[in-house]
Amino acid sequence: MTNTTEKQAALPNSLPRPPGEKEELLRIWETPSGWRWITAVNNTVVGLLYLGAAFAFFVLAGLLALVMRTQLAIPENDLVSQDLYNQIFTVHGTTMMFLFAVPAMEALGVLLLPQMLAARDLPFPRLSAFAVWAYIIGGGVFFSTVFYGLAPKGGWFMYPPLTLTEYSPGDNADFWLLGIGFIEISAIAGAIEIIVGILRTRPPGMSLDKLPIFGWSMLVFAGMIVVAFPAVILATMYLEIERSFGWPFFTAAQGGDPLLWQHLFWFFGHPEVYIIFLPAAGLVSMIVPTMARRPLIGYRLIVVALIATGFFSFGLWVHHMFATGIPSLSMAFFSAASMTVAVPSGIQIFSWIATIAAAKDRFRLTTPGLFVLGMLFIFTIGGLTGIMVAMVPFDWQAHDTYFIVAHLHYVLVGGMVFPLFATFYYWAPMLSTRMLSERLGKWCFWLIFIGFNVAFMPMHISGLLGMPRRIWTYSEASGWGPYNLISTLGAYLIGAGVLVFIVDLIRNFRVGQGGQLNPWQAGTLEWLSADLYSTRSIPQVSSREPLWTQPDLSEEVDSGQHYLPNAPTGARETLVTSVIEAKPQYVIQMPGNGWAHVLAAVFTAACFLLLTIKVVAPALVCGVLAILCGLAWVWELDKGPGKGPVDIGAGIELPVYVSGPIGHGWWAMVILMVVAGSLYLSYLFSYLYLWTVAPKVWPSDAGGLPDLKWPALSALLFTAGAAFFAVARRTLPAPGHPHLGTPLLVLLGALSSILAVYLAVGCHWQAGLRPTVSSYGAMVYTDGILTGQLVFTVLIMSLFVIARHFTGKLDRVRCATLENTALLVYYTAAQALVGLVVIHGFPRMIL
Ligand code: HEM
Ligand SMILES: [Cu+2]
Repeated sequence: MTNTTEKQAALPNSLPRPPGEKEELLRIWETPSGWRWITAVNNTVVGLLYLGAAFAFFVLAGLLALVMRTQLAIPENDLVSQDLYNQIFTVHGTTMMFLFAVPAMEALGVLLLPQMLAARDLPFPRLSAFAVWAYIIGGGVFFSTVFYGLAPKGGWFMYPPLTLTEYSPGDNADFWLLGIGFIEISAIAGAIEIIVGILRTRPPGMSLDKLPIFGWSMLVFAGMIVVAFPAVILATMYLEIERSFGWPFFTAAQGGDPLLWQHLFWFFGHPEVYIIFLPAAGLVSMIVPTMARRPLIGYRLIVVALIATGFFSFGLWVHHMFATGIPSLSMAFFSAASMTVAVPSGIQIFSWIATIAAAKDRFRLTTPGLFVLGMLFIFTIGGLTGIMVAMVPFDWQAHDTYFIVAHLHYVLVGGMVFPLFATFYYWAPMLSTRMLSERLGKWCFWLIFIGFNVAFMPMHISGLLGMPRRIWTYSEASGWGPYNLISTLGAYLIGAGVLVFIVDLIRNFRVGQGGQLNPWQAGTLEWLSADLYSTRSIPQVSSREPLWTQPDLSEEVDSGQHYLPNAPTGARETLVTSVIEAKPQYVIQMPGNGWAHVLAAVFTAACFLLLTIKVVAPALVCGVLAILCGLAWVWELDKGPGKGPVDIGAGIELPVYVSGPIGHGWWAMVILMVVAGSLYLSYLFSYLYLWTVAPKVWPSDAGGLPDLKWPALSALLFTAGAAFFAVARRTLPAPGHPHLGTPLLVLLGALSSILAVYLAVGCHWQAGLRPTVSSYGAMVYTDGILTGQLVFTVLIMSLFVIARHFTGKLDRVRCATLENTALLVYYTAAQALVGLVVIHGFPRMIL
């Protein structure tokens, strides 16, 4: 590989470029027309669809908010029944948090990142397409439950015991559990794409310290999703299993504890607020410098603040539980910690203010600029009331009153909705042939801004006057009437503002790349002229605002003078660069449009939904079909070396196939292991937590415990399974010389893992333990489920690898498939061994 100085010397490439290059790119990246566009696999198309769907959910949940506000406008109103009101606030909260806020941010990542990184696409475009379809189908079904009385009523955090079958019979709660579990999975899929994309597909020269702040914020965002979401997935699993099969995770009489739900939920739910806020802050950090026409003040400090926020926010979940009677020392600790997390947010706010104050000429009060200022105002108020509720005595006073409703909307709307509207107005010209209207934009801003404060400011007062949240009506005598009437009027003003935006969108937005180029004179790469293949060539970057410091860049990139001006393999491809310094490493060949991922999403959704209404056999059929579609999809992923090294310009030749830790597939697998690891840690936490709550349901003499020889044998088999795979990798044949050794070892590896799980679980059954009797039994068998899932995946992947072998697609060079399977096997063995030690060791230790 060439070194950097040579590279720079060779750029820009000499002209003219061979004719037809641009036409070929256009052809390769074309989006299918008509109804076939649903097969599109391109982050620009998919990202727009994603964003549109998220915005639609915002509007729908907003309409529900208007219904609630109308109901509360006057005392003793009976527009909606209490039961319906409960459904409405649950669906409003759940939709806003899960179907709007997080997906909107992921959508922006999928849409903006490839352009900001001038990457042809992020590395797993089909994964994002799958995530989007899964989300649209799952979300749509979940939302529609409110129309036929099937919506859950437990509030967006669904606390048991209220959500257990005794108190929430029927399928309502199951819709929440399966719907949300499903959407979390799609969020994780998106997060993997974003992490690998940011770390590996930056343009040459964009070292990590030149990454646009939005990239940093998305990196922290996606990292937090990967760590936090598994906890809630596990919690929803517990609750669904308890509801369907009666395993007592949350029922106190059998050693469960409803607080377990709260711990797991808030371990996710608190970071969730920052998961929503951080990318929004990243967006603001991109808009402010442009409107101030100068680089952001304190870039490095902001990066540190972003990482610190991500890190600290995990320590804070307990502050949602101050009113649950936890020990006061831990309350003091979490109270202090809750306040510290305000510091990094403060750093960012000061940096924006400093940049605005130091603006060249004047800060431009365009619509995006106004929304940023509105955000500063509203979010700061929300932060201040947040510090108030972080104080334990005040929290006891305000807990579950409208003060909290006001606080949470100031934080969420200020921290996320305002930046989002700024984003719409700011980035629309990147995608549209026509800018949004500045005149309508100002109307939109003022209506939303004034409406918001009119709606939510009075809630602080009604809250302090004692109005509890989640009540569907109240008496005249309470004195809350006037405040509620004002709130409701404000809510309608917000609605009017959103309507103005939609009108603006319809009047002025035309999809199609290549509107007015860089209308705000911004400095980052997304403002290069771009098409569906992103930029014509991938630029060599030398600063944080390349368009400000490299005046000829736009023209050079457009005429193909930078990297990869053509399509050397004749298919979709992008450049992979090194993690820190962004040196070119290889060229990925990427998938084109197709049906497999769409069908996989449809069948996965169908499987989950059929399970919800307990139609088991068709659900299983859909599950199998989903797996088959998934296999068809990955079958063509590993395209193999095919072509030798290709020329990407500037005298650099790069391979088109790699395996091992340099490959992007390897990275995705490692992140997936972090997801699994986080899930398992949440499980271990639950195990120990339930033991501290109900030690008496744990074995008190060795009688009920299986003989130690079984777990020992199981451990041996897990280790053997891993060893078989390690050897299998060594026996890979040279290309064109297959032999049966490799598939045989793979099969043995999978089989011994299966036998290992069978022994690990079966021995408890033999010893008489049943999962429905006590939380101890439930925990033991849950370990079996978690490891069993992994082993099931290992089995499917092993069969896949074997099929690859027999079709001549597996050898010493083309080995990424086997490598990824082996990684999963090693992880599975490690998790299983930890599980065996805990499940069989811990009860003996405490005997
Ligand atoms: C912009 C206009 C909005 C209005 C007028 C509005 C109004 C309301 C109202 C009236 C409630 C019910 C309070 C209660 O009865 O306890 C509520 C709850 C809630 N809202 Fe909003 N909201 C808006 C936007 C948002 C946004 C953007 C988010 C999140 C991103 C959000 C998240 C929530 C949550 C999490 C709850 C709690 C639901 C629960 O208690 O289960 N809201 N909202
Ligand atoms: Cu919190």
